[in-house]
Amino acid sequence: MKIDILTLFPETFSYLNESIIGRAQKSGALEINVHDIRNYSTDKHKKCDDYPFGGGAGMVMMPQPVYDAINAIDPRHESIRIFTSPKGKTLSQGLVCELAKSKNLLILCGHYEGIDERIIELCIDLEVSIGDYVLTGGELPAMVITDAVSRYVSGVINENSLQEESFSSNLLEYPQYTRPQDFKGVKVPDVLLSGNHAEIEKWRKQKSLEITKKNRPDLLK
Ligand code: 4GN
Repeated sequence: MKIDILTLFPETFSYLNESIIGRAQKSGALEINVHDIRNYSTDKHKKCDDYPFGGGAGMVMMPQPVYDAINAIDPRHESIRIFTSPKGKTLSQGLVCELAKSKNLLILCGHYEGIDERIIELCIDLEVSIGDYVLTGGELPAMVITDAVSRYVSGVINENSLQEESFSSNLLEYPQYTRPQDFKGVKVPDVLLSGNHAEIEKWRKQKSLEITKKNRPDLLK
């Protein structure tokens, strides 16, 4: 899968060069291109924001640099074009799975008070929110979407990891333990050392139900 990210702050995306997503880029399973919107500004000072018509606080991202960037990067509109915004459709594991079916994604990151609405109208297929809170920019949401979608791309993670994780059956994941068997007096549950796979599965299901009831009763309805 190819993911194009458009931002005024490309340096913030170094996170995606680390660990699992970094490795997936090196192996070729994943191609992530981070583009600096400023390079597309036709203004002599590379200006990308301006005052809002109608007044009000803050600055608004100008349409020209963003429009030209999107059309240079995805000229035949082969990507699902996403804008990250608190006004968007809330991201869920289901939406992540849907997005993972696409060959190309383009994610536009907003900053300041917002972006000229004509960009949404002319260029964007889908507005996505990662939750009901406001951030200073769309860069963290773009990384969240990229990370969550990339896990479904073949060759990025061990496919077995996708089977039993949180949300896959409307249940949260059971607890995990590794060595040592006793850490600061807290012991690994005996059943996990028993080698009895049926009993282990039963225990994990029970723990999943308990944690879901406690933290996310809404998932059980
Ligand atoms: C997305 C963007 C929160 C989200 C954002 C979210 C930057 N904050 N909940 N802030 O997914 C107006 C235009 C605010 C850019 C945007």
